[in-house]
Amino acid sequence: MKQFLSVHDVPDLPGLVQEALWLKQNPYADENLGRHKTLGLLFFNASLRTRLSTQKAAENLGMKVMVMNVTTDSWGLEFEDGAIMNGNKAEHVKEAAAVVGQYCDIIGVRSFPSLTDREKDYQEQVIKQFVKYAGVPILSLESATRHPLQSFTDLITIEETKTVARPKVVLTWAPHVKALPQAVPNSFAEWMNAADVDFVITHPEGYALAPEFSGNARITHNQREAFEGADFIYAKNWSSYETYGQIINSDPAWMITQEKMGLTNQAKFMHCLPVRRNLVVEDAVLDSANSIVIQEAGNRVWAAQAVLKRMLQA
Ligand code: SN0
Repeated sequence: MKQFLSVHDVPDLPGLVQEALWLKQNPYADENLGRHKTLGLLFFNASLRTRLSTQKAAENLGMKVMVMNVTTDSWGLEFEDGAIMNGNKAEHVKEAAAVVGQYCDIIGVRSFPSLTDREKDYQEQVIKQFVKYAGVPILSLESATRHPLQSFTDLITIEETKTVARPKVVLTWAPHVKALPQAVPNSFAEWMNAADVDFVITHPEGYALAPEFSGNARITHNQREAFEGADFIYAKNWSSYETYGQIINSDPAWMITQEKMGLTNQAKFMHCLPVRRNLVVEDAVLDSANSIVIQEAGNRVWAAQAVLKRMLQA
């Protein structure tokens, strides 16, 4: 694999899922593969799971890891072509990416969207400029429109916990106080559409995802109907794509409750985390035996390790 920006970079999805589950059983089988190789992890935004799980995955493969919080620890970066740099941006991404590429064999980048300029966000300006100028393979640690390591993790977690061959998987919007990116739901939809599952999306009016991501999923504004017979409930808030970046509804009736979980086929509850208790989902659901959010977060290591392994082998 030459890069990992989306599911489209994966040539053999079932094979990669099996690889991740195999690595979970054999974490040190490739401990020399990454010898003398360096992974750079650049964060323009906060991280807990992505940062620690990707670092651990790389170390399991014998790699060295350098981590930088770019926004606080480095120079302000300019991304506009032809910019007259007389403001507060000290360095252009053309140099910054190329320089980090001198020190690293693979570079991971996390950068959230502006949520103000839809066209620019959906063009993926930041991560694409790293691809263009770094000169080494790029790994997405969540970009403006996607979070592929999370979605891959979600797929392997569904694969290892499902009780029927082709489970019903429901992505449900949930309320929040902040305008959040569409990256997690976009990416989850993209991966579920590529997998062998019965996939349903439910959200209030005005929260439709970009059609390129929702694809052929069944979409309903009736959350209770969506929950009926579900094997997995995947909750996530996102801001509007249509009325870009806005919160147009924060109806608490969309919170995930035990009562609603009762409509499902004893569904497992999933969330990428961090999750706000009793806003997105009530305590009773998160604290129930059906919540697999911790197992899901644990699997971030094996997803990252399978991807890094393929990138090292490329
Ligand atoms: C991010 C998001 O994309 O929704 C990261 C998820 C992996 N989530 C948040 O920014 C949550 C922030 C909050 O204040 O709850």
